[in-house]
Amino acid sequence: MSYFDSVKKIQFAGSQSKDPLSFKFYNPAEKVGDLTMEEQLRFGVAYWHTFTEDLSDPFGSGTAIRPWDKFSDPMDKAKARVEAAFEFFEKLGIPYFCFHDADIAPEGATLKETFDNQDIIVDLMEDYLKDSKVKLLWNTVNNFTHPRFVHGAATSNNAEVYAYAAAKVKKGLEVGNRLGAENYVFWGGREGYESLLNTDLKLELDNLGRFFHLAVDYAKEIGFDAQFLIEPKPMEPTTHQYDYDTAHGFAFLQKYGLEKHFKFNIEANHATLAGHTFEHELRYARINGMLGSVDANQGHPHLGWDTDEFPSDLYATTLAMVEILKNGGLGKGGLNFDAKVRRTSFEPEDLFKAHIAGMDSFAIGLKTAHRIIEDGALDQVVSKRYASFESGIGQKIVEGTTSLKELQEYALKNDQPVNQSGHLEEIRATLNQYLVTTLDSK
Ligand code: XLS
Ligand code: CA
Ligand code: CA
Repeated sequence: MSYFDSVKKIQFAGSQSKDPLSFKFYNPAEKVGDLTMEEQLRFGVAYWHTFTEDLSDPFGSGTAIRPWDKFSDPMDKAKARVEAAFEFFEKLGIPYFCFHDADIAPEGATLKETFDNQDIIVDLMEDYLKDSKVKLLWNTVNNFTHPRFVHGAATSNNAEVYAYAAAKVKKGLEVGNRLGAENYVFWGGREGYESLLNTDLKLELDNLGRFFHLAVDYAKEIGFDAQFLIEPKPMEPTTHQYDYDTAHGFAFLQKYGLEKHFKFNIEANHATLAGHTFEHELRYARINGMLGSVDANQGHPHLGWDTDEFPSDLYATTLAMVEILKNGGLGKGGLNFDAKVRRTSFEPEDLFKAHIAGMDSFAIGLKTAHRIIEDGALDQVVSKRYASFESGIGQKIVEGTTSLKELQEYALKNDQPVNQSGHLEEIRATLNQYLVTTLDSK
């Protein structure tokens, strides 16, 4: 059975193509440097936004027209979603996908029934994966939507909820292991607080640390070698999420002795919610050896919430790809489109068009970033700017061979330091030049 009859396999048609169902810049087999675009970009589909999402918002009900909605029985619908998903992956030519437990199978009357429902769908997915080149980039569990998680999961005040959440994570690790997930994600969900007035901050953080250790131990026990990822977010749904941003998350991991077991999954929209740029979060993770994977989306500059839009901002994709290339790629990670079509883009074909837009935007970002790095365009600016640390007193500071006493003597002798311009406008103009020439090249 086909769910996307009107769509044929999406092909690369070049930058002049007028066909909305074609790639203009993403050419999977094309090499950028030593590797192909496909090898470097490792795109993934987010199951929840593409197959489970109905496009409702706080002011209006769902608008999405989805061919699998003709099935009313929740298990029939869940099976149809798997069939539709694999048709979508193949037609789009996308190598990865990601899901939460709750996206793929309906909740049962008991936890046991919920697990049984999942098993049926996981069996089906396992069959599809056998005959397909598609792989599972990561899975995770939804420990935030159901009312039982009203006070959080691993940071709930209720130990019974903690146990329930742990049971779901144990199952999630087993499912990931069966399906060969390359990573396993922990996004904070409701791990945070609404108000400190009724919160035992220390106990909640300690319990979260314990929870992660339990997961690390169990993955080891079952031989699940996925990379564990923390996905920072500063707020929403709670007023303060514990994994606020990468710097918070890294401090947390180090405090609880977990930094060897985790890396970060950086989401663009979460970065901007935290008051950072996307590239800030990527850079912070990268310089600490903690960049694992990316949730590729974008927020809206006028809306202060997590709008999860498909990426189309070429400055953002370029600067993100600079970080990713400097990281030597994402290893086991990928670029997961944790993005949903707008509520007004409700037709099934919009799902393809949105992914095409995102894939083309990152292809442009990759090509531009590659040239910027090859030419040392930004590196030269930076090394020139910090040249004072390469010799003399600067070199001594960097090597740790000076003292406050010596620095004071130096400053007294070399009074009135002279600074040089940072030339930021010139650098931005150079960035524009790189972008435009990428778009010009056929
Ligand atoms: C929500 C998060 C979530 C995670 C997976 O804001 O982005 O979707 O990526 O739980
Ligand atoms: Ca995300
Ligand atoms: Ca998000």
